[in-house]
Amino acid sequence: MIDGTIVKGIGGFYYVSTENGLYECRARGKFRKQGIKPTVGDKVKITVVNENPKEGSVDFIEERKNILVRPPVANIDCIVVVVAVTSPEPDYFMIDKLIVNAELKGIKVYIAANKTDLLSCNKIKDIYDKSGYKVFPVCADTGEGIDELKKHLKGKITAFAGNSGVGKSSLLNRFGLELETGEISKIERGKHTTRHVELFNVDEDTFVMDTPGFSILEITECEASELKNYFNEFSKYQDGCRFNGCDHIGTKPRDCGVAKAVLDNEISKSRYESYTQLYEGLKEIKKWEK
Ligand SMILES: Nc1nc2c(ncn2[C@@H]2O[C@H](COP(=O)(O)OP(=O)(O)OP(=O)(O)O)[C@@H](O)[C@H]2O)c(=O)[nH]1
Ligand SMILES: [Mg+2]
Ligand SMILES: [Zn+2]
Repeated sequence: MIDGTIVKGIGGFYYVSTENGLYECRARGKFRKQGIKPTVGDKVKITVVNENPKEGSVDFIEERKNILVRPPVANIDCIVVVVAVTSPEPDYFMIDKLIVNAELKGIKVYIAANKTDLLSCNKIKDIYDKSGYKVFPVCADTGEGIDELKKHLKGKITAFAGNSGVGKSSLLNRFGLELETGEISKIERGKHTTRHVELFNVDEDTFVMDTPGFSILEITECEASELKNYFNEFSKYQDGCRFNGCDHIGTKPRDCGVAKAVLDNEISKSRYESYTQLYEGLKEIKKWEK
């Protein structure tokens, strides 16, 4: 048996990337009986059935570190949240939603501030440096910063996420992929083309994926009162809160360490605004459930 990673699944076939190349595999019947569906990102062991063409069977699926539903993918180590410095303008709420979702799943977060040929990324850097997330200034057009980002993705499975038009596909093309970019991808979306989830092997044990039109976004598995735990930078100010279990919502700086840190510009205002908006949203869900 050899080790591999499922990079694509189509019509009952699973494509498994191994050190000996890519094998087209069927999954053993036992998985269906166990109610396990082989998923892109799964670390597997395969038996080679044929070498030319390369065919095999998936015999064993390792326990998953995590699994996302939309897109359906397992074992994501890292999310690169792609933000354009301009055109389109940064959507901070969207960025923070992506970050919270990654934190909920224990996924490492990097931020790629793209299109630095158009504008400096100082504002994005300022907000996220303070929050403890590494910001990579990059430019898909000139290639600036790509190597530095690549270095940090070595050995990981990484999903590139972010609003339409920020340059996810353009950046991935700098990794050697050949994805459609710009208007073409918009036309395709209009046609409701089915998009399959696919990992691309760009280096040893290193995989990347694009997430066009997917929302790794809907935060439902979190109580409003737990949300603060996924805004990492809040924790060190909680000692300044007057009440135990303070949610830092509607609080005065003199009663709340987080509110004070926002006032003192130690916590970014936009992060706190995202927090408030997400918190209200989660409360709203709760109401409907009752
Ligand atoms: N000036 C400039 N334009 C860029 C840069 N990167 C991407 N673009 C342009 O931005 C547009 C959108 O890029 P895409 O790579 O298609 O964006 P995307 O995030 O994949 O968008 P969707 O697939 O719709 O989600 C294209 O017209 C690119 O040419 C950059 O670094 N600088
Ligand atoms: Mg794209
Ligand atoms: Zn507080």
